[in-house]
This record gives sequence, structure tokens and C-alpha cells, in this order.
Amino acid sequence: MNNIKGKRALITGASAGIGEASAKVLASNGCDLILTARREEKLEILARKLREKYNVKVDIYPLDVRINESVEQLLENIKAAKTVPDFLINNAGLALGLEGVQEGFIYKWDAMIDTNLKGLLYVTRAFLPLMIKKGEGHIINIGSTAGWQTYPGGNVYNATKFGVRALSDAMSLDLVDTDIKVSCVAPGNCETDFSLVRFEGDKDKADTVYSKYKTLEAKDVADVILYILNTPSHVNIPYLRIMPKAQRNVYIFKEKSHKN
Ligand code: NDP
Ligand code: 8X3
Repeated sequence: MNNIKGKRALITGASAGIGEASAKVLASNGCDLILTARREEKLEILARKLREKYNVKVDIYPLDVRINESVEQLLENIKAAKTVPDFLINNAGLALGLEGVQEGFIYKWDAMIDTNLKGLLYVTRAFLPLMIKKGEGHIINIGSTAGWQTYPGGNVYNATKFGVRALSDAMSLDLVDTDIKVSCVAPGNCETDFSLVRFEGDKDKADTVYSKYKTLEAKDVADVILYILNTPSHVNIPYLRIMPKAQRNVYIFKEKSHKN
């Protein structure tokens, strides 16, 4: 079944990790793309490859989701280009640090809240009216297992991902009289640049997060996004949690000696 061929997806945070993998998986199924992130040069390279390999239309726009004026400018550009998306994948996000609240850094809290919650809201607020007008559509918000279970030092990141989960639920209710579906995809530990960003470039520290057991790969998450977008029109998947087999929750996992 391919319900996404010829449709168009807007992906935030498409320059790396889960967003980049989603762009590849959707393009390989014939879906046109609007790719956004702050690092335009990464988007350019990705877009060129996807156009060549899959013959799909790929537009790129540099975007910092924290800046509502930039989101509104993106909306104007997309209106002018008449490329209203059918799918919105709110993926841009990050964690910064693992400090306890008592020693936390305000700039890290601001960055997480502004990106993971306010950025998601800005983009959704901008594009939802157009998607409703267009007819059927689907919003996928990338949550996390951190939105189901807190862990020491997770505090503000946990709060943003619990928030993404609550917002997904709330959006779904608000949209009951429309043909827009809302899903929250919540991955467990997935090897991307996430930990490198969290530990501000400390590669050794980042690598330890992924060395204990076989983690998810970004493509695993992209594949479930594809599955959700491909469900028949009358089917909705409000939440989908995806974990590495070796990780049963934030605390319980099987050590690497059994790496598969
Ligand atoms: P990466 O660091 O590999 O990718 C993050 C993406 O978000 C990048 O493309 C980055 O692009 C973009 N981004 C970050 N800040 C902004 C911003 N202000 N404006 C626009 N784009 C931004 O991490 P992941 O792929 O792992 O993360 C993707 C999502 O998945 C996040 O929401 C994360 O919380 C979630 N997640 C990750 C898990 C994991 O274990 N990896 C598990 C569960 C959820 P650029 O820097 O170019 O702007
Ligand atoms: C990322 C997963 O466990 O590092 O959302 O918070 S975790």
C-alpha cells in the first residue's frame, strides 16, 4: 500500500538524525518534500541526493523553529509557491545537559522549551489552517520515551516531551471536526547526533549512551512514520512507542554482550 506517493511532507529538523532518515524514507516512497533546519548546507546536499535518486520534488528552507517571524516567513514562501503540505512532521528538537534542577542552566532550559514546545507550536499554528483548508492531512509530533518516564537530570527535557505528548492529544481533540489526523511517535534510545548535542560536542560522553546495547537507528523511526502515514484514511494511530529490543524502559536494558 502506498498512500503517500505524490503527497507532500514538511519536515522540521531534516538536516540530521530522525528528520533526515524520514526524508529519505518518504522520498523513496514517492513523497515530495519541504525540508527545514538551521543548517542549510546539509539540507542542500540531502535535497540534491533525493531529487536525483527518487525523482521527487524537494524544496529546502533554512528555519530556526524558535523564531516565529521566520516560521511566518516560511508560511508566506510556501503559500507563494503553492506547495501546501499534506503531512507535517514536527521533529526538530534537542536535549541540553543532564544537570539536576538545582544546578540547571537557564540558557539550556530556554533552548529546550523554545525548540521542543514553542517551536512545534509555532510551526503547527502556521500550517494547520492551510492543511485544514486543503482537506485530509496528518501531523506527526516526535515525542520520546522521555515523555513517558522521567530520569535524573532529564527534568526540563522530560517536561518538554511530556508536553509534546499532551499537545498531541489536545490537538487531536481540537481537530475532531476536520480530516486532520495527529500522531505522536515516541522513540527510545536512538543513535543520532542527539547525545553529541546534549553534551555540547563531547564525543566520548555521547558515545557511551550508544555503547551499552544495540540502539534504534534513525531509519527504524522513519519506517514507523511511513507506516503511520500510510494507514487508510479512516485509521488513526494516536501514539506509537518504538524501543530498542534491548531497552525495556529508561532504566531497564540488556547489556551489550548480547548486542542484537
Ligand atoms: P539530531 O541532533 O540528530 O537531529 C536534530 C534535528 O533537529 C537536526 O536536524 C537539527 O537541525 C534540528 N534542530 C534542532 N534545533 C532546531 C531549531 N531551533 N530549529 C530548527 N531545527 C532544529 O537528533 P534526533 O534526530 O535524535 O532528534 C530528532 C527528534 O527526535 C528530537 O525531537 C528528539 O527530541 C527526538 N528523540 C530523539 C531520540 C534519540 O534517542 N535520538 C529519542 C526520542 C526522541 P539544525 O541543527 O540544522 O537546525
Ligand atoms: C531521547 C531519549 O532517553 O535520552 O528522547 O531521553 S532519552
